[in-house]
Amino acid sequence: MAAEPGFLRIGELSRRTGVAPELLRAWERRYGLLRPSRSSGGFRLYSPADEQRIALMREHLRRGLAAAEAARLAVDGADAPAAEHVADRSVLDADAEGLRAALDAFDERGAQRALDDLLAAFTLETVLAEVVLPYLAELGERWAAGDATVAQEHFASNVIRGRLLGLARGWDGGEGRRALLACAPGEQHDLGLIAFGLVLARRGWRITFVGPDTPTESLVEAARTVEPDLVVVTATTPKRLTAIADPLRRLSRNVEVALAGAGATAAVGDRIGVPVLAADPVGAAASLAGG
Ligand code: B12
Repeated sequence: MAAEPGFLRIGELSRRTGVAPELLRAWERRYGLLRPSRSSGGFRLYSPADEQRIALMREHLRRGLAAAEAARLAVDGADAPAAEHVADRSVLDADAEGLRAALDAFDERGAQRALDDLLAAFTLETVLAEVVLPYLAELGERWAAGDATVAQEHFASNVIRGRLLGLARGWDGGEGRRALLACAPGEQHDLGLIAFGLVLARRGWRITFVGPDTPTESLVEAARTVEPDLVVVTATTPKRLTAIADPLRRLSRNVEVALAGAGATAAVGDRIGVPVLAADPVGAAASLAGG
């Protein structure tokens, strides 16, 4: 029997959130995280608000909170008109400034605190799209203009990378679609790819991340092993992608392949015969996962 529009049965809810039905029932029983209504046939029906609380719960668990605390915050967060709307732009800007100042001063603990504050008040997508990615772009401009040293740039990108990979823990769990994410051979810039993977994972995808400078034969081998639904290859220069055009084209016969990053121009995509994702990693992941 189909659920009422907008409402889901437990199996469908499990598929969409990547959380096993048994665990969903445990969260419902122990913490009141889910508040199903009943169909006329007596089945539990879950609402979009339930789905949102599960997403928050997973986010808090990923940040390392105990399950009871994660559930409490998820219930509060979803009942209140979303922390994000209450906390205004000035809070976001102040935290972003705190992050920038701490990173410039090589203050790792200060930077982690600023990230804690941001992640407590805003969704991960907002923190990535509004703070972390713009900060990295600005850092590059400052570095190119001689206003930030190489050491500051390395320090900042390492702190951010470490934190993002911490948030990524367990991102290959669940039963959703799987993305295999790699940088082209010679490519070290993987922060956009990690941000993309985090947003996809929040939306139920499973992520296999192989990261920087991946030899193409090895990527093809990995694809054979994990059988992804999508392979994404990134590069900052077109040359790094055109250099592997043939193997990418061959790979795309067996699995969906997409290109991304500043090197993934429309011309490169046409030449290889595969799609190019939108420039914004957060938006690209959100639209791939259905908005
Ligand atoms: C951090 C950083 C590094 C770190 C990377 C650490 C890491 N693990 O990623 C390190 C120190 C390794 C590094 C090295 C180098 N870097 Co660097 N780096 C940066 C910096 C400051 C941030 C990069 C970043 O993560 N940005 C965040 C991402 C999301 O933004 P983006 O790279 O602009 O990408 C945009 C899109 O392409 C897209 N995107 C990117 N990835 C993905 C993934 C997906 C899936 C999607 C959908 C979209 C997407 O999203 C962004 C737009 O919103 C940038 C400055 C900048 N403007 O970004 C320079 C920058 C990218 N680096 C640059 C350079 C020149 C280098 C070096 C050559 C420096 C050197 N002389 O050694 C080396 C090259 C290393 C290599 N072989 O790849 C140039 C690149 C110029 C170019 N087009 O070639 C930049 C732009 C700096 C500058 N202003 O000149 N770098």
